[in-house]
Amino acid sequence: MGIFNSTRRAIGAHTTLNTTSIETSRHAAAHAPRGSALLAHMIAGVACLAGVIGVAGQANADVVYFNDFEAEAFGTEWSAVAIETTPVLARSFLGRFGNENVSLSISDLPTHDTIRISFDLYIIGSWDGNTIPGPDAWGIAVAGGPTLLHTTFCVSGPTSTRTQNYPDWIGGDSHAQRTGAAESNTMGYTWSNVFLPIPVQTDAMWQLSFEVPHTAAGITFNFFASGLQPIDDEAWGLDNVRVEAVPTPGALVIAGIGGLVALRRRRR
Ligand SMILES: [Ca+2]
Ligand SMILES: [Ca+2]
Repeated sequence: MGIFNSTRRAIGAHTTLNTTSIETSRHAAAHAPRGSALLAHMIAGVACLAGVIGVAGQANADVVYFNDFEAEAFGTEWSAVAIETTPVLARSFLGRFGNENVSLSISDLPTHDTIRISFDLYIIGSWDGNTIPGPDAWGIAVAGGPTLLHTTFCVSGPTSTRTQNYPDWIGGDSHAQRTGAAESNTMGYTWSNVFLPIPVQTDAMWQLSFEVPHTAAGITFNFFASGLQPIDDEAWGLDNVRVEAVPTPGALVIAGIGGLVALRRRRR
């Protein structure tokens, strides 16, 4: 089951920072001598606002979704229901998929101006990259928004000179197979055919992360691939999918000023 708002948590120290600022302000007001009450309130205000500005500068993100797919079941946030476990390491992941679009939809986002998505992309089988039979392409886009990546990947035998576009986009510069991969031949997938009967290891994992300007309450990501041979030959999957909402600095400052007003009212 995916983790939604019920387990949304802030990363970073902004909660502590806010509390510290307010508590420091209260201490200053309580111990100020008579006649200095207004000054104490001013100190409190500056301290509170400074704390809030510090929060805005840090741009802490809320994790609004995370799934490592180890529990097998998950909700309707995904358009496709498929779970596979790697032969080695026994990692469960979302997949496998072929030439298809798989979408992830997240709603009820907190106030934000940027969405960050991070995940492990598993490339399984004999991906040919820019070479025939290909190109073997993969991408991610925001529905109704920008394409975040559209490229080719190549995962082939150790002597192969096939190339891929990643980290460049499709049609761009060519690079050696597996360029940029965080893992190579760790998951136990192999490939062979009648002409190459001795299996070669063909799996790799890329850790990808993207940020997109975004303010709406919901977002849908489309993951897609094209040019692939049958799914038992060339496939992909996703693991450790994390979506974070980066707060809007302006909204935090306004909330901080509101908190300052409330603090002063409580003291009257
Ligand atoms: Ca997993
Ligand atoms: Ca191919």
